[in-house]
Amino acid sequence: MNASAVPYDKPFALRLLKDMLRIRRMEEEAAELYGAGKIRGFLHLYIGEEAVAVGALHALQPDDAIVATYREHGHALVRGVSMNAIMAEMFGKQEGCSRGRGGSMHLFDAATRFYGGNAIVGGGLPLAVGLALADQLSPEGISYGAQHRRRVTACFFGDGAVAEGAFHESMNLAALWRLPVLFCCENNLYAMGTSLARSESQTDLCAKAAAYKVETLKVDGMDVVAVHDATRIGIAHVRDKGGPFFIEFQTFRFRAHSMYDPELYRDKAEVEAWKQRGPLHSYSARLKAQGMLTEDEFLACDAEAQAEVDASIAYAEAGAWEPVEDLMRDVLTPVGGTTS
Ligand SMILES: Cc1ncc(C[n+]2csc(CCOP(=O)(O)OP(=O)(O)O)c2C)c(N)n1
Repeated sequence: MNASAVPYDKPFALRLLKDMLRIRRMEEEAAELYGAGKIRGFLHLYIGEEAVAVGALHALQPDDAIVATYREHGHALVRGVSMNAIMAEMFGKQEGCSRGRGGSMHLFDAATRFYGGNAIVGGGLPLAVGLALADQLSPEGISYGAQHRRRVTACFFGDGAVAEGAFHESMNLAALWRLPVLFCCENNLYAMGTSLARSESQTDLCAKAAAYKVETLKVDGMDVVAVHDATRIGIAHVRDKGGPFFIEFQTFRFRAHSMYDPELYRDKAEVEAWKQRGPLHSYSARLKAQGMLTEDEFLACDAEAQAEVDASIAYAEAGAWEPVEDLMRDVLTPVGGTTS
């Protein structure tokens, strides 16, 4: 997949740009808000990796399911969870998409089939396999509307997850039972402070999936067009042939693993080299080069994204803490009761 002309009409080309900007500006503000104590707990930023969520999610249909990790603000946003609900969730307010009970790592929205936000490394993989199994067993899952196509579950996870047993069990079952899962590995080369090469004897992640007879693709995850193309190929495979597909998106996070991380495990030069290939700047340069975007239009898109972020912060600020009387809501065992 080369980085030549952007093959979209202008509205779609700008949609991709705008969504990357929305993620970037939302997370830059989230980092500030964390410093100010407005957002607490854990906060993992996706900055640098935006092309993956944007390119991949725009290739999916609204009735496909998404499972993501704790680095999932962008996936939730592109999926259609409102920025207000995401920001309120990060603030811990009850207007948040998980009623403020989950925070940054546990964004969830069943209405858009966005099944988290999972804090456990590899934890989303068995969930995705289960969702796909449910789809395979249910009539809506196999043929939807007049289009008679399979619903797909797209599961995003990091390179660190391939070391987990859950990865191998999920890959095996999905292949064995021909389940409609699109495995989306966001290989940003580091799992916290541990580089892939330091923890894995086999660093070719596609080879791991191929060992389970899952078909694979490796793609430049800094290039939103390449991501979109690869995802469309993967989805077509899952829908038409049945069975899973695995894509390795080669990407990089520009910020620390989470908010506390002195980043002693990687060179500044390495980070700088990846920043030169930043998804926002490389994509907008391509659009400009082919006459699809002017600097003024870029600035207008950026201002629009920033205005949405500002409004979401005001919304979260004005939100309410869940009342104490609600504390036992969703606790299934009655107070003082026992489980049998
Ligand atoms: C089962 C499990 N083990 C360890 C952790 C602690 N932990 C949190 S994030 C992380 C690194 C995961 O890296 P990767 O899967 O590559 O995703 P990335 O953070 O790079 O997006 C670890 C080890 C955890 N959350 N879950």
